[in-house]
Amino acid sequence: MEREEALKIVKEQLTDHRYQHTLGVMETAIALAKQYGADEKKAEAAAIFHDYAKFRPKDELKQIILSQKFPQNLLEYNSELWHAPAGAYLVEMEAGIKDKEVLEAIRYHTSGRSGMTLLEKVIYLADYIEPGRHFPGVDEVRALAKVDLDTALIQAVKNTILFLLKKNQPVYPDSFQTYNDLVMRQED
Ligand code: DGI
Ligand code: FE
Ligand code: FE
Repeated sequence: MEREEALKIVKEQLTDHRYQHTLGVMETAIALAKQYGADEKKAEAAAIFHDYAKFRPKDELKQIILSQKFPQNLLEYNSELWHAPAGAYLVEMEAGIKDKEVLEAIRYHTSGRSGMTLLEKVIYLADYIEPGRHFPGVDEVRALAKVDLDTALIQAVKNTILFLLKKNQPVYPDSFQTYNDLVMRQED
């Protein structure tokens, strides 16, 4: 699918603010893909569609997780986590995206997972550091992203977990696994 067509599909699903975020993630993901040798077209597609389901009713997202083979424990945790796996499903069904690597990058863009692919890392990080993001620690991660993908990713995952801990919010186990997996690989 061409970029313009994909953007048109996604624009209808999002608020203006979220669409601007999506454009930022797209530019950042393409740049990271170039830098670290990921497939640029797949990075573009995954970035464009990553928040496709962000504004779907919670009930709809919940039904998708119940009816598809997504981990059911997702439903015990913050509903913010649901748009990623449910989005991968909806993007396949409604936008006709069939590429498994693209769909998985969408699916894991919020929690990450143990054993992330290069494309998944690029999308997670692009989502975190796109130019429209302004929060404590983001500049440090932007600087790290210029140097080393995994180091930047660890910092982003760590910040996300710390942010949740500070708010006394539960942390989805896959987010801890993402962190552990990346850190243990770096020690090798
Ligand atoms: O959709 P975006 O806002 O662009 O970014 P995102 O898909 O990374 O979602 C971020 C939200 O998800 C944010 O409100 C924090 C929440 N989140 C991320 N990881 C976890 C989490 N919430 C819980 N409870 N547990 C997590 O591990
Ligand atoms: Fe998201
Ligand atoms: Fe996003």
